[in-house]
Amino acid sequence: MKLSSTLAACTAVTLAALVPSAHSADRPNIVFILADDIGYADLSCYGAKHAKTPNLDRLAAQGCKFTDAHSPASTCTPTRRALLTGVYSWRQQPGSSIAPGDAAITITPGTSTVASLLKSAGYRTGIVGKWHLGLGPEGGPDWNADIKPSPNDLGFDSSFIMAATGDRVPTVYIENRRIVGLDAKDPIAVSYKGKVGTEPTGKENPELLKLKHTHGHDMTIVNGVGRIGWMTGGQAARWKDEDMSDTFAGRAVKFIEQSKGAPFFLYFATHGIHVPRVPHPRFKGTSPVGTRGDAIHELDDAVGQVLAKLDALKLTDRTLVIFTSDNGGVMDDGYEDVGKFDYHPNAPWRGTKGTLFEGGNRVPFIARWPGKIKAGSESAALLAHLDMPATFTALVGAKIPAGQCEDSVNVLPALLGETKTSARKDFVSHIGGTKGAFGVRAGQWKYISPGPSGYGKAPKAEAKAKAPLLPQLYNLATDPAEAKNLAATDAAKLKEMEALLVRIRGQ
Ligand code: NG6
Ligand code: CA
Repeated sequence: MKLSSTLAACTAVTLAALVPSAHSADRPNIVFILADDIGYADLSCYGAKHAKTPNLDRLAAQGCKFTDAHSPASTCTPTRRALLTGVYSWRQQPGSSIAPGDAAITITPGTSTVASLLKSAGYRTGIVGKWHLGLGPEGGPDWNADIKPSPNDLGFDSSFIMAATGDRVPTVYIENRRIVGLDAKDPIAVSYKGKVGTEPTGKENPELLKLKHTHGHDMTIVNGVGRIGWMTGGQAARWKDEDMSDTFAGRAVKFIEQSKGAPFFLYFATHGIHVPRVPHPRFKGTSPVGTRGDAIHELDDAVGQVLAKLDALKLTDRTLVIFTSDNGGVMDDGYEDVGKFDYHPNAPWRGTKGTLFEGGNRVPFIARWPGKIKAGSESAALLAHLDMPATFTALVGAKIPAGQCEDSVNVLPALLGETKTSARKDFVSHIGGTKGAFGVRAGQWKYISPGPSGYGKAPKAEAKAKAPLLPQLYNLATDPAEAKNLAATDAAKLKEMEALLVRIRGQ
């Protein structure tokens, strides 16, 4: 064939076909498992005594356990947007806030995502689980029609998702733009402004709750649980929290089965162990620390279902599996699903989900690719979820279009254990909107700018007034618990870290 005709044939449609679609040793399937609110110390392979995670332990024993990996934010929405786009959420609109369940899509179609980049390299791409990045146009989606834009407009060939979180309405699954099981005669209405319909709320009818809330979560009751936001209609489509983990795991398994002929990318975003924690009855009482521990067991089981399917289809050796969390662990996040048990989900790190301390964003991160990543290895290389677009494109030989994924660093050599250190040299975290605070890491140093931490139960006014907002500087090599603020004693380092943050933020 002449060159000119080859070029003519090289349209967008046929481009993917030019990329080899068969498996090759260097183009593995990628299964990226993003758990929700799992802390650094919540897995037994990371030292947990309060839960047993045999499937995740097996994954670590067959791969590499990373000890300095970070979620790009300490809450869900900003982490997920940064993970998919390779751009810090605070650089993007609408900023770093947690999206309500009726938010418009927060990634503009046309933006490169991990999924669109892998798709351009011939991968079949799918998302199963928690989305929480908004859906539909400005003003939110029409829940009773085709939901567009959705993940299907951001590079995913298929999607089976929840819109936001388990504690936010609408409490339904959405498959490729449509609410699953919705009866047209019982349309859904959703509001975050005021009550819609006549269904009881947690505020008005607390006696109807099977799981009580501790703060917030007192709006429409679905399946005996008060939610954030109000909804009415869609009775036949509503999920049962107890079945959610199995439903998502089943869909992840189905995607793998359907994709096995081509290289595939599965973004499996579990809802476990976000609140409300309502594990399936078979996990009840299996942990020594009540419902939160039982939920960890359920999450481990869901991961086990996916790993078993890879084994059964003989795909394990040609699949890169990553397991990590969207932010640090948290105990009481609004429901009575924790109990009075004393353990720190992010040990040895200070803080929880929603804070700038290490416990907010230093998360478990396990990578397994038999024969490529050394079994049973451990790495202290600095990684962030932001690096997935650049790393995966490097792995599969795709190209990032100019101007996209600007904060994504190719950390492939560190991921594969070829280098001990990483190409990522610094990492920024952020909470609390435009008036919030930032944290920046470089080497052993960590700086936190003055600002409110603003998460969870609001601190009492007097406690707030007593706590002046000061800059913080920690040496993580000598003080991993961030207990000794060196800001007042090491002015030179403080200045250097402040300047680094200004430089990265581009101000
Ligand atoms: C908070 C919720 C919390 C959780 C979090 C989002 C209240 C009082 N707290 O506002 O329960 O839903 O948002 O979690 O409503 S995340 O992991 O999705 O970011
Ligand atoms: Ca989360």
